[in-house]
Amino acid sequence: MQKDSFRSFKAILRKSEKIAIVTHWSPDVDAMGSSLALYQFLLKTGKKPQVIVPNGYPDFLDWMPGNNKVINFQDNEKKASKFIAECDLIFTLDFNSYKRLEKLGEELDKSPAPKILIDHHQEPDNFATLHYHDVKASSTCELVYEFIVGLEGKKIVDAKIAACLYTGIMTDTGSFRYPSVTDYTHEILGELLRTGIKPSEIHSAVYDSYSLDRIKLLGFALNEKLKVVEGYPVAYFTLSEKELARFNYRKGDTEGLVNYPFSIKGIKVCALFNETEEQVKISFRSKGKIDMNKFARKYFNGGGHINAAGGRSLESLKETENKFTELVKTLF
Ligand SMILES: [Mn+2]
Repeated sequence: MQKDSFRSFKAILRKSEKIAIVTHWSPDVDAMGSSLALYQFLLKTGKKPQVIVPNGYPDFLDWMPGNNKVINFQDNEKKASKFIAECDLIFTLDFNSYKRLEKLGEELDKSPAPKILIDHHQEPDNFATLHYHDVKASSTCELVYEFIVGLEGKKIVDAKIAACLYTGIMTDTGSFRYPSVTDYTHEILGELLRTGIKPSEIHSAVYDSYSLDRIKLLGFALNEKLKVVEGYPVAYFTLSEKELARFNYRKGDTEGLVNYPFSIKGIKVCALFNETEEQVKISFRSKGKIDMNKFARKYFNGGGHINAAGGRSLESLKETENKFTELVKTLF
């Protein structure tokens, strides 16, 4: 854990007007929730903030306040680079390495602006000037809540900020069920609800948003693609490009799929392998102390958290699967 003093955050914010907020490649809900909450907060304090994402994110987040102001680096490289080159300060949210930004990382690397990292992933690289970092936090949204309250007090948290934060905490904790959830998490949730946001509406906006294709893909994956590694508490899916295309796969359609095998009694490690044109994209999940961050870093060009990590492979889907089913045994 590294949390710099609010005195130092205030000093740097006092000097800053144009502020970039950057989050990771394929932004998830915590990434967008934390970025847009911080955006709303900075607007309220009279700054000129700008959220910049490396690429697109699922459209079930389109309702989030401030969503229409986000710059997607892939669609608007010039505008994004210009803002980063000219800004006074950059917030880096929900990631621990520029590698998680792909090409957008080069722009941050070039920028002389000071950087404030707010994140809960393991061992951040050394790029930030100031840190608000805690791996024990349930989500980056939880840390952004603390950060905002530490700067300006609870009163500044309005329904717009609260809706963004609630959504990120909700998804990063698997709807409040992961071991990262504490009484403190629920205290924050209580504070957020007091702003008048409606949790039932947020749950519905995020979870009741499947297309017909997506739910059929889920059914197909569960029925025909789920495998268990013989003799080990490990279950996984592989989905080829062709199979994904059959269900008109769109970004985000396999979000959450990796967790389904945990519903089987005894399963401790889950994985999902999605084949794309260029590579195989991998998600790893585990229960307890089994370290998927290390596993992903060591063998699959990735990383993340102990219980949730990502990776990729340039080998074929079959080769990647074989490599996984052998190596995963070393975890037990
Ligand atoms: Mn997160």
